[in-house]
Amino acid sequence: MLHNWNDTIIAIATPPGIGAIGVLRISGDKAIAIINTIFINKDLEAQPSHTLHVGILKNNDEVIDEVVVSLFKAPRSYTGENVVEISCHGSAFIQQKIIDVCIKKGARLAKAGEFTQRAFLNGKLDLTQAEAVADLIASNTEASRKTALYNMRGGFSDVLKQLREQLLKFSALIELELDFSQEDVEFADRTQLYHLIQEAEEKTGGLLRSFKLGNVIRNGVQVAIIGKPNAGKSTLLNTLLNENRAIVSAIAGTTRDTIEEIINIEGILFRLIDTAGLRTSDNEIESIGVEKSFEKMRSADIVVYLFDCVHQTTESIITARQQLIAENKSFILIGNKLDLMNADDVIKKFEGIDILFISAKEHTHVNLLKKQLVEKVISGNIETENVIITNARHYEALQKINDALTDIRKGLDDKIPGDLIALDIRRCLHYLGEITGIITNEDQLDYIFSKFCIGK
Ligand SMILES: Nc1nc2c(ncn2[C@@H]2O[C@H](COP(=O)(O)OP(=O)(O)OP(=O)(O)O)[C@@H](O)[C@H]2O)c(=O)[nH]1
Ligand SMILES: [Mg+2]
Repeated sequence: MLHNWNDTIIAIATPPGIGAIGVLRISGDKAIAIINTIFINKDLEAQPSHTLHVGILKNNDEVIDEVVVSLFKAPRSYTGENVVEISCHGSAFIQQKIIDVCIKKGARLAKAGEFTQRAFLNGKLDLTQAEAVADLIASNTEASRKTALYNMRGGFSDVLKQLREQLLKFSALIELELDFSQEDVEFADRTQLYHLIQEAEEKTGGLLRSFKLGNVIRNGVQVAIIGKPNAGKSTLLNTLLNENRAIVSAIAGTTRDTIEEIINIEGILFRLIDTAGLRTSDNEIESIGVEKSFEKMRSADIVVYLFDCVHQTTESIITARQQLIAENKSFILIGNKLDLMNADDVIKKFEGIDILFISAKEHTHVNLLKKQLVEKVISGNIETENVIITNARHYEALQKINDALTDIRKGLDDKIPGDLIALDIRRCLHYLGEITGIITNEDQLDYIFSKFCIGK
């Protein structure tokens, strides 16, 4: 994609459709001059930055709309260029008309993400912050909003900066030694070097581990509800959703296909999957359904194994539990239909097995199940100021950094020459630069920003 960064660009910043107001954004050298030619009431170029002006926009003699204009003069704007935001009445027709006039006066339509890309190129944001802007716009839960906002404000960048400083310190020590290589001296204290690398490795390791949680925050957690026919799986799905989504009946084998629905518990998205009851069946459709249940169980992040605590034996639960452990799954065992049994009897029957007893039908202890689901995901606290990686691009680069750090540590162990270690250090710094955008190529930037919406 070819860009001309000297163009003045314009786009609608508010979503399509009718609203009370619509906001247009124009950025570039000529932004204020262009609007000044159609804004009647004042000379905008003579006004100070960060001011609002009410007035009329005119195309030749025709009044287009009454608007409020906000002025941001370079470099004190989102893009770092002259920016004007026009709040007009929210008709798509009016907005289009203003855009047409501005194009006639020399602006061009902005490409997706071009405002933020300019902000990045003008040093207003680094790449991780720019990417967090897109995440923030797309955020749909408390947790995704929080992580995106934290990263937009530089949370992740700060950690990377610390990492970079550590590496630079390390590299300075090594390079010094190289300068005196003839003399065969070791300026760089090996223990100190080792310590620095270990610290950096720990930091990247922590960031890498956080990606699992980051992924969950961004894409939701897959929860498969599995169990025998009639255990009450569909009833549980309906209870969690608070609506009659799935058909419930006393006939075993009611659910044939999987049903997926999303719920938000304490700011985390859970993708609940109701499945066909597990049993061997002569019915072809049901058999396909059962096969699908196994697939969902394998791909799920968490398995909720539901059983009827009246009809299922203790032995069968122990077996099911062993199978789940063998599958290496995060799971919760749920004994359903508590309303049909005396609580003491239930506990005695399944003594020694970690089970949560509920009544899906009567909504008993369903809140405890929700709590357990959340705990399974965060097993700690999302509030913590720890940086959480949510972006696959960052994850890949961090993996390469981590590999390089491991190589350095091994190199120190094996006492390889300093110049080889210096190479690995440069490799680390290169990938770090790729994350923050110090080192990039145009295609990569275009790809990243093309995922933004127009007007951002
Ligand atoms: N008493 C009682 N009955 C329940 C409870 N949960 C479900 N049931 C009943 O058990 C029967 C089966 O419920 P479903 O939710 O259809 O069970 P399922 O596990 O989805 O069954 P399949 O789709 O056939 O695999 C229905 O008659 C429900 O009303 C409960 O907590 N208490
Ligand atoms: Mg069902």
